[in-house]
Amino acid sequence: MAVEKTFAIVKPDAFAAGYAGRILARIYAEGFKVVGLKKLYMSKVEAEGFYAVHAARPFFGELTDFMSSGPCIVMALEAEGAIAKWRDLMGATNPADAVAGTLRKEFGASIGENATHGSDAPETAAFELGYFFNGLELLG
Ligand code: 3AN
Repeated sequence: MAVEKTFAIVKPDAFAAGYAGRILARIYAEGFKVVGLKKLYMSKVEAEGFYAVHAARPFFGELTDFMSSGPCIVMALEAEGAIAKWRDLMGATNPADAVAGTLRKEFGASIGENATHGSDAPETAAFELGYFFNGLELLG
C-alpha cells in the first residue's frame, strides 16, 4: 500500500470538550505521522467553502454553523493507506452506529457533532489539504 496524506479535523465540539489531546494520542498510537497541525477558528464563509460539495444537502446550514461555532484543529496525517486508515479510526458518521474503540463512538455526540472529520478519497484529500495548508507547512 502506498504512503499517502489525508486531511483531518478535531471538530469544534471535541476541541471545546478538551478531547484534542486524547485524539492526538490515538493518532500517534495508530502510527500516523503528523505532517501538519494548527488550531483555527473558521468563519462561516470558510466553512461553506470547505464543505461546498455538500451545498445542496439539507443540513448544509447547520453543518457550516457548527463548523464555524468555535475553534478546531486541522491536521495533515501521513501513513500507508492514510485515507482509509483514518476513516476506520474515526468510525461511522453517526456516533450511534460507530464501532466501539472508534473516535466518533468515544467522543462524538450526534451525526452533526461527531468529533472528527476525514477526507473520503484522494481527490477530496488533495482539495482539503490545500484548503488549509500550503506546501511549506507540510515539509518534513
Ligand atoms: P463523513 O464526514 O463521515 O464523510 P458525510 O460526508 O456524509 O460524512 O457528511 C459530511 C458531514 O456532514 C459529516 N461530518 C457530518 O458531521 C455532517 N452531517 C452528515 N449528515 C448530517 C445530518 N443529517 N445532520 C447534520 N449533519 C450531518
